[in-house]
Amino acid sequence: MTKRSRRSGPGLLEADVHLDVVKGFTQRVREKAVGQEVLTAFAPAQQVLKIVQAELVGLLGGSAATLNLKRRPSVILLVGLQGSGKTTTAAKLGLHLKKKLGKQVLLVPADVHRPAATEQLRTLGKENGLPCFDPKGETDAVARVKAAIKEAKLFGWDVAIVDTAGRLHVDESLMAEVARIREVCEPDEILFVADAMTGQDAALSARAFSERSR
Ligand SMILES: Nc1nc2c(ncn2[C@@H]2O[C@H](COP(=O)(O)OP(=O)(O)OP(=O)(O)O)[C@@H](O)[C@H]2O)c(=O)[nH]1
Ligand SMILES: [Mg+2]
Repeated sequence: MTKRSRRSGPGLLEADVHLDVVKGFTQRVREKAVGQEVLTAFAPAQQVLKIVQAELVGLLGGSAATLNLKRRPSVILLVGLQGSGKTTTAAKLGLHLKKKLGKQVLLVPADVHRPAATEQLRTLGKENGLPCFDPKGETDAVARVKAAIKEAKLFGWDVAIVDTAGRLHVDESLMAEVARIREVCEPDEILFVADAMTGQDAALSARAFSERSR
């Protein structure tokens, strides 16, 4: 997910890409560009740009992955660090699935740690015509999710999007909580939401979340 641009100096975007990735990238571009026959239809600079673009796309994963939404309800669990954009993504994704795929989406607020977190998701849901499951008086995140999935099954919702509290992968009790949430909702997809400017630390953090969510 992209957001906010963090600048390390006037007009300078911070570069935080692993050196091995950069080296491999430049090597592949060089191999493809050097010695290539110059097509008359293109200027040499255009040909180089085309190679660079193809390599960048390949570096970012090549083909687009689709969400597994075969079950009813399909459950999407959003996890990540504080302030990375999980709650906003829950609403954006919900709206996307509703508009593009005609899915009936239930938003599930499971952040019981930050005051007004549920209110934030409910407001975003209301603005986008997405209902929010909020069992009054239930303050335990795991119990809230359990109840939401029960409700989604009972009333035939297509997709339940579970918005969890932000946490650091070194916070043992919060990581144990997210593992319990995963157990009770058996997600079809677990999405790690990261700020696009996180840099190399995103890989470490995503791996730690992945290990606790298996
Ligand atoms: N520019 C921009 N801002 C975003 C984007 N996504 C979220 N934000 C903003 O970033 C801030 C944090 O977003 P949230 O969706 O509340 O993040 P969160 O991960 O749910 O935060 P916690 O629940 O506190 O961990 C809010 O001010 C959002 O409006 C985005 O894609 N672009
Ligand atoms: Mg949130």
